[in-house]
Amino acid sequence: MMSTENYESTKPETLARFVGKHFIYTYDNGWQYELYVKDDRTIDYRIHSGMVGGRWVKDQKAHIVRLSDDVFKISWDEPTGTSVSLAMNLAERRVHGVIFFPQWIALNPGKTVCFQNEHLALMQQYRDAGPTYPKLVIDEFAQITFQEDCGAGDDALIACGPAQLPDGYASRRN
Ligand code: FER
Repeated sequence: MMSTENYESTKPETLARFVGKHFIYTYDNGWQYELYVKDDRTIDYRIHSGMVGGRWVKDQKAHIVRLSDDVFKISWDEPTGTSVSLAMNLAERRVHGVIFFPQWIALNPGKTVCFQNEHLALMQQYRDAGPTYPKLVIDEFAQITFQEDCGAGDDALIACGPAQLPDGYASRRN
C-alpha cells in the first residue's frame, strides 16, 4: 500500500554514528553549504554561497539511511519543490549531491533566499505557480572542509543566517 507518511528504509538504530554530525562542505563548482543532522529524520542547513547563497532552513524532514559504516545518504523534498539527495562518505570526507531545482528557481533563484521557516506560505505559492519543468539538475561532488559531532537536537547550532555569523565561521578547517 502507498503511504506518504512512511519512511520506508529509515532504520534509526543504524544511524547512531551519523546523527548529531555537523558538516561544512564546498561543491566542486564553488558552492558552500552547511548541514546539521539534527535527528534520524531531520536536518537544519545554511547555504553560504552559490546560486541560492543566503538561504537557510530548520527542521527539514529527510530520509536518512546508512550504506556502510562511513557512507550515509540523505534525501528530501523542499516546500519550494526542490529535491535534494546527498551521499556522504565520512572516511574520505567526500559528498555527492544531486539537486533538482524547479524551473521557477532556475529563472529566479533569489526568490528562495530567506529563512524559509518564516516564509513557508510564500514558498508554496511560488512552487504552485511554477513553472516546474524542465528542472535544473545539479550533479556535483563536494569536499567536507569541517566536521564535528554536536549530538542530536541542538537548536542553537543553526540559528541565524549565514550573513550574521562571525568572520571565519565557514572557513574553519579540521
Ligand atoms: C545541499 C544541496 C542543496 C544542501 C541543501 C540544498 C544542506 C538545498 C537547496 C535548496 O533548497 O535550494 O547539499 O545541503
